[in-house]
Amino acid sequence: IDGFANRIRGSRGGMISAWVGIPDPMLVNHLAQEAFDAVVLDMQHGMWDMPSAANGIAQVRLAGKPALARIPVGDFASASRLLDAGATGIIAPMINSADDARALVRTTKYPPVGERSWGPSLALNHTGLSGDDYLKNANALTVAIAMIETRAALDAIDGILDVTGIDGIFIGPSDLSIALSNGDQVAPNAAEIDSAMQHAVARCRAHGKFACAFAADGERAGELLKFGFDLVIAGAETTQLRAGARRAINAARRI
Ligand code: 3PY
Ligand code: MG
Repeated sequence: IDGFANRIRGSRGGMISAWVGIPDPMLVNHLAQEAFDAVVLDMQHGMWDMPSAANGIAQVRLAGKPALARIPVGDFASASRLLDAGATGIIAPMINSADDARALVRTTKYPPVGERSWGPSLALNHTGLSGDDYLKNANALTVAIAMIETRAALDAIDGILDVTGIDGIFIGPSDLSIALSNGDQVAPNAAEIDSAMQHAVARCRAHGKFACAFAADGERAGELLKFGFDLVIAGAETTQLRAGARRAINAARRI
């Protein structure tokens, strides 16, 4: 689990993460049994609160996988609390400037990189590290990920990637498509989004940082892996649950 940060920093494609909004620790434990490389707990549009997220993180780790958490917009204080609870990475939505990126780093990295405050309670239990060893290694063992999902963020991508302590980016194709169409449409699979995504992957390569992205299903996730993304989502748990239910009903009706 604690090698994940090094693996994604050195990875060139191929990682797939689960994505969960329903705030149930047992649900994420079940999903983590599948061949996912990580599980994301979505606190922006999903319904996790801090206690349920701490329990969810524990259940993901119990299943032998790293847990990442997406915080609500601008909720950087929650970022360090989630790391304290044992999250391996923080995904921060709507990072639109180098200043936004620095605000994320401030609460997710210990000095001298940032100003993360001390209190890793559950993270010490999960990692088995002493306080001293956790302090020395936490910046390397965890990842701070900036979501790129607006026109401003695309324009500022080099400045964001230049911020020390930002480990990688995560493209939100739905918000990006709303932004690029001036509010006209949600079209995460549009050609314009494909080129923005390929551009973002190239900029990450140039800066030696990793690139992640959301895909609504496995087929789209496969396309994004071909673009060179280091980690992709292959649909949210609600989509996977309902697709599985639909498949079972259709199979039964065919007999
Ligand atoms: C987006 O597509 O905007 C996201 O934030 C992914 O969930
Ligand atoms: Mg979004």
